[in-house]
Amino acid sequence: MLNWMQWLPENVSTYGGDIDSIIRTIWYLTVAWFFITIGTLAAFLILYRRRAGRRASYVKGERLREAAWVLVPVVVVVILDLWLDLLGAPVWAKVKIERPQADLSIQVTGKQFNWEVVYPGPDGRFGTADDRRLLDELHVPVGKPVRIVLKSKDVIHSFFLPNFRLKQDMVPGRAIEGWFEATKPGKYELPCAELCGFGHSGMKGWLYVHPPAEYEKWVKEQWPSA
Ligand SMILES: [Cu+2]
Repeated sequence: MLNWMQWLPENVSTYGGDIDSIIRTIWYLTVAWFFITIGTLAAFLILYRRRAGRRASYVKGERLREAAWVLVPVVVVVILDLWLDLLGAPVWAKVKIERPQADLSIQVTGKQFNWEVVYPGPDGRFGTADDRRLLDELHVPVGKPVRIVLKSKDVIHSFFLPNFRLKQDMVPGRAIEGWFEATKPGKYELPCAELCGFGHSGMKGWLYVHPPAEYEKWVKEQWPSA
């Protein structure tokens, strides 16, 4: 069978698979409903087409048997919806609520039209002398949870890591936390996913996921004295 998920960018985050499984379930349900409704419509068009000697009748839909054509699908859709909520709740909790303990925190501030990246440095605190600022690039180690703090200087931007199934709005006046853990080293795209002005389409950065030794080397280069 054709694997439709192939068109999604490669998943390289620990929770990406959970999100993909929700997307897949929603997709199968929607496709099934599409064929059921279009199939029923087509069947009725053929079965009840105009024929000699058959008069059309006006159906008001007042009798329960008639109304059932609407009520039964409504009940089924509501049940499926609740089922999706049930499937989605633990995934939402994993991604947004139960954040794992992270050694590395990175602050990313969106502005028209760049990502300003701040590393707290060896003291682990933002706003101190050993902070390191980068533009449009992030460096993280593979296999370690990374905490991100997202801010905006001007309008709403959206921090989007397609390969990690992570997308989070950055709202002026707020510091929004998130996290991810990479499963594979590489260079991954970081586009802005919220139309934020004339330069929006060019607002792009890169996330570099390094193997442990390579990451240590990068850290030493940034903070040679530490
Ligand atoms: Cu933007």
